[in-house]
Amino acid sequence: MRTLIADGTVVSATGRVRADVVVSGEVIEAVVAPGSEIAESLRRSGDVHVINAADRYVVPGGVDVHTHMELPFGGTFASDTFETGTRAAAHGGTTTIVDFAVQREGEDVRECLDAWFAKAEGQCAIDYGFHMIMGGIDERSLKEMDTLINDGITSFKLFMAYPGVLYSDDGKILAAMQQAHHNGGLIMMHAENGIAIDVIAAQAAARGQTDPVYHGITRPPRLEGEATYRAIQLALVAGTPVYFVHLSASEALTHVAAARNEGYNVFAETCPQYLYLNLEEHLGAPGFAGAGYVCSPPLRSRHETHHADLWRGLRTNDLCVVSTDHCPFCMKEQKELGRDDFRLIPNGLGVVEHRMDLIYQGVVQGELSLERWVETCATTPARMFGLYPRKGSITPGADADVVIYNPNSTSRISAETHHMNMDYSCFEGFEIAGATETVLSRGRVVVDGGNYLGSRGDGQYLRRSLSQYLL
Ligand code: DUC
Ligand code: ZN
Ligand code: ZN
Repeated sequence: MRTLIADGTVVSATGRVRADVVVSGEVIEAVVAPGSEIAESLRRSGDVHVINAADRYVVPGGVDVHTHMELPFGGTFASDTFETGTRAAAHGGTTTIVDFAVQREGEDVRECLDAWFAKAEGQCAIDYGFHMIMGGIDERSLKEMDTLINDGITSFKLFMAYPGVLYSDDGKILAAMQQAHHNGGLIMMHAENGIAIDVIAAQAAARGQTDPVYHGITRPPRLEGEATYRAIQLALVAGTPVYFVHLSASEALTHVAAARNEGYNVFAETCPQYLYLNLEEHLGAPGFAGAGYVCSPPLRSRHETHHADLWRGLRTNDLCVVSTDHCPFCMKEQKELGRDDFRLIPNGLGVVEHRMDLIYQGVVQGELSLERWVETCATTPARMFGLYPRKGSITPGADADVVIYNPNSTSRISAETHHMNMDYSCFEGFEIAGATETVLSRGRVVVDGGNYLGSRGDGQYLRRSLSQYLL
């Protein structure tokens, strides 16, 4: 069966063109001028499903390379399962996620990975891959990094935060980076100085400063900057690229930009929450409402330079990817765990459904070009994490993951209408100019006009290649 996406404006990372997109089975067959012979003969045959995309953008399905479905954290689990989280992603025009399998000190990497395969298998609405969180670096786990690469796990996240949980010291980080230098894996870094943060957080709690806002106050931007600088030095010593996840602070961006200016393979992503939300209004919301905004790194002050700098970083490519760090917890029974002590609030926000819409607002507001929206939300994440050209572009042979986006529609984000398994929304009331109208995942329409037409288990596991950004 073929589908003809007719008369839309096809947007790529490098330009836009009015075109018809021909989909055959699960892949893109052709991108042709509107009314060209191939499209017309398809119409005449009658054996084609035509989607009218006039006055719409036709963009590659979003690729969110940072999600945590069902992540165990602080005595609970992220509230989206692979089923609910990937369905919500599809509603928002994201057709691929890369989630994180987790290994901790003393655990066998392979067994941990298998546990994550088991959680996701047969559950996902869209295609999915895994990175591996290496929470326990030792001789055995270092060797296992090599074998994971053959199974399509080609990136490894390390933590400079969360001492005693997922934290790696500098020696362990260096050893993992050296391993990546040899096996071609990409090191992803959560850069916050967790040792110092824990001291500051304990001091605050001892003073009775237990409200959610202290989560942010005790994780100063300088400690993200310091960890970012340190990780860059370690990566340079090991001779390996490094990719910073969820960069939130000007102090960190400065170090990334400086390293890139010197010619080093240093990369970074940011997330919508760091562009739109802030410490004072959101994390500092009255009562316990701020708990709904507790994530790490924390939301940053609106009185500092972070938000403007992050938009600028996205324009200049010092930030090359937008992901979500999707890690939702309900207020009821989950965020509540930290009512008396901000240190016990599970860290994370639910964003996977709204990334494409929120970054598109940057286009509307003149922060980014349309092409840059596609590049940061689909093309570069696919290239960075070994999914390109199968994902992240509308070109012949690529998977037919396509979003038909209506720039003339509007919507309003609300917990009452979102599809994530969360009892609140961090973006409640945000007015969105533009809307995801139709979503194809490997050639099948899975969302149309807000209706979900797919099924649990449609999504396939993606064995990833090495990053295209290694050299
Ligand atoms: N940060 C979060 O906010 N949640 C999960 C893990 C992380 O690093
Ligand atoms: Zn992290
Ligand atoms: Zn994360």
